[in-house]
Amino acid sequence: MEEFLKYTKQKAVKGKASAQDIYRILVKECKKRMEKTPYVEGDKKLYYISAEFLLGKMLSSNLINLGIYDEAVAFVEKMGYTMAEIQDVEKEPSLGNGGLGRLAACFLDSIASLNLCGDGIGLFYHFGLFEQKFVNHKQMELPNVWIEEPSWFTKKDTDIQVSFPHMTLKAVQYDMDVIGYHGKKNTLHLFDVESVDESIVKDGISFDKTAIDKNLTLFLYPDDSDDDGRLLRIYQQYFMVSCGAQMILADCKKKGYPLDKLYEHVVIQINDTHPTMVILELIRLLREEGMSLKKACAIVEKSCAYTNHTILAEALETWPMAYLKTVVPQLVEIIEALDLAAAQRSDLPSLAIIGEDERVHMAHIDIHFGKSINGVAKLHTEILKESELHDFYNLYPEKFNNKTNGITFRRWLYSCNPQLTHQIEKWIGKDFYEDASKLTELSKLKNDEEALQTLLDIKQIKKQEWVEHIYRKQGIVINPDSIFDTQVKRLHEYKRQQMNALYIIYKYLKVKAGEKPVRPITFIFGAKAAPAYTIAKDIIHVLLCLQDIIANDEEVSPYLQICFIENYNVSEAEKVIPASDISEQISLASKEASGTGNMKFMLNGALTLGTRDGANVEIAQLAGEENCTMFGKSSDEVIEHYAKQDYCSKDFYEQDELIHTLVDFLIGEEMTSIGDETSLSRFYHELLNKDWFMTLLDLREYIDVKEHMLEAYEDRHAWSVKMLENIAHSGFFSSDRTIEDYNREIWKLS
Ligand code: 9GP
Repeated sequence: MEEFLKYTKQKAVKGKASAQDIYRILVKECKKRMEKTPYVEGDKKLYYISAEFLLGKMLSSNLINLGIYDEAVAFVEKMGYTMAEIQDVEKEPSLGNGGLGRLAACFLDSIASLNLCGDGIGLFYHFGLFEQKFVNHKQMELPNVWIEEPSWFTKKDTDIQVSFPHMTLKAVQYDMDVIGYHGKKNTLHLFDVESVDESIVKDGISFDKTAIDKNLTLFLYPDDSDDDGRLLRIYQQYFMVSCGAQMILADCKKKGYPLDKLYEHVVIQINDTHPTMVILELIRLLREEGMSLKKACAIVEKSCAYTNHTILAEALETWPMAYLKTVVPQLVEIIEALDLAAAQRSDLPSLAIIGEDERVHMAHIDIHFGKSINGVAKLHTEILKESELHDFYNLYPEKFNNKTNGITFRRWLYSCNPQLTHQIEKWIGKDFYEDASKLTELSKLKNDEEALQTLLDIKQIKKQEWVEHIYRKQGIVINPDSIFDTQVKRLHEYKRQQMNALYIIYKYLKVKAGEKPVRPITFIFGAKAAPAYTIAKDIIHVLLCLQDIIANDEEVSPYLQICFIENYNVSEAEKVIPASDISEQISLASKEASGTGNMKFMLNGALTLGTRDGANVEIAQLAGEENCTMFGKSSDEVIEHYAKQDYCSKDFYEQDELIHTLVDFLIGEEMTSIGDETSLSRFYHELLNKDWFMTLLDLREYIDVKEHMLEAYEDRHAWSVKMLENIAHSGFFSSDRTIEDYNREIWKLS
């Protein structure tokens, strides 16, 4: 690394190199090497189309995959910095919302690392998902300015254009090299519109939603609570898939592949329903090439595969036909033809593409006209097969399959927890870097007192690091000897952050009544609420009010503390997850398709406190039930409650005195004296009269098991054995394993 050394001589002597200088040097060095890295080649190529790619900062990840991380750390330290300080200089691309987008980013890393030929396709959002600020105990949204120089993206020449009824938009293409671990590279292609205009954003994140030429690539998931917002989302989706489809066909033509054999050279993975129109657009483009509709459909059906990431109605998109006629009239004829073709395969109304309400069911297009549909955890796939998509399963049993999610260990262990990584290497050697299943060898240390103590020591180091970080970032002083109980994820009622809030109220009242916990507890939250999701914002308000009430209460603050991480993102996750003791995964059973945060916590030695939902089920099976705390009603019971419509939160409130007291606290004197009464009372009434995600159903059991878990923490030896067993059995959740599964069963790349 002569470049580093040359620089060291020039600057270190003078002591002038800033963190920015060093960051630039490292990016330059990476890019030089990335340029020289050959592309993964193959006769068949995967295109992973996704509205989100939640990349996180790329410096450490690229250094690791290029094989120069240790050298770079030595250089950085010689210059008087830590790698974390240099990595902090980079702005995190804000191109995703949560697990869906982070999964896409992990997948890109694993696809390249497994030497599979596969590119990503998405949109280049200038302000991405909003930046979150807390003002008066409330979430405020600001544009997230992330585009900067030096950038990992390079502008590419393209002549792609996308036509809408009253305008044709010129595309601008930004490519990013995706380097495989000690391997070759693929590309992430993100498309922008040439006419985009950042200056139309005013007053937070407001802008003219009808100025499509200017606004199309400003924000990820713009507010769709009105018609203009919904139309804008269709414009975005079509622009994304049209750019992608045009690029894919151009690639094929360039390589001389006959388009009627497209499926032999191309496989397109559709990530949730946002990119579903790629099926329609490909059919349209193939017809322009002179192919019959029937043939085009058959070819596209063999080329596309769909991943379902949720059973929540809100994410299973249906668009009114009238909207599609406005935005993409060129696809309407194809939609109608597919609707007829689908009706010939099954006359069940539940399987129709155009519903009786004249809405187009995007997932139905994927299932009828794609070759595969997969869920993202065993339980989730079972629910799809047995209830949500049961009729489809009867029609196409061979299309359904499961691909349990995974995470890239290169970011979620090696990069974010070098201390643990190095220690694991000392214990079991280097093989686990390439093969995560080797981590099981750690189990042999379960009687090794010294090793177990080392595990606890490393956790303490990570806690101390996070305490310092959060003090620098938010000025909050946290006790590093407290138990870190962490719930970080998107804010949604089904994830039940509100159940955790009610537990905290329980604990607060206990301390007020003189029952102090043996050891202080820090409740850590991180979550963004969708700007138009009022109740989710109310829940943030409740938590921020509680944070202050506790902090200002001299009796309680030595024992309890809430820390709500502002603008939670990948970089924050990389810091807080290795520091956490308890991983809160408390969604209402059946509602969390998989979860991937749960895997990151497990890998870093936090113990799961979870419901039997999503991948929690597999975590408990692998780590052992005795090494996790599982609770709550099962998915079968929950599904039955929905079917019978017999859950009534008010019954729980009226029949259980404790629950009554906890819920009433929300609108009591302490809360209303600092909070917004409208918001608090709206949430209170929501809990009492609706509680669609059954918070009160599991609350009692949640309180009980959480109390036990906190007590169990005091047996440090037993706790450390559980930590070890969790880490040892986390190998299954490597996204390398997930991608091998996708490739073996769906993509079939060489
Ligand atoms: O909610 C799911 C989450 O459970 C899953 O882990 C993730 C990746 O598969 O996808 C999330 N789904 C969405 O964000 C929207 O469907």
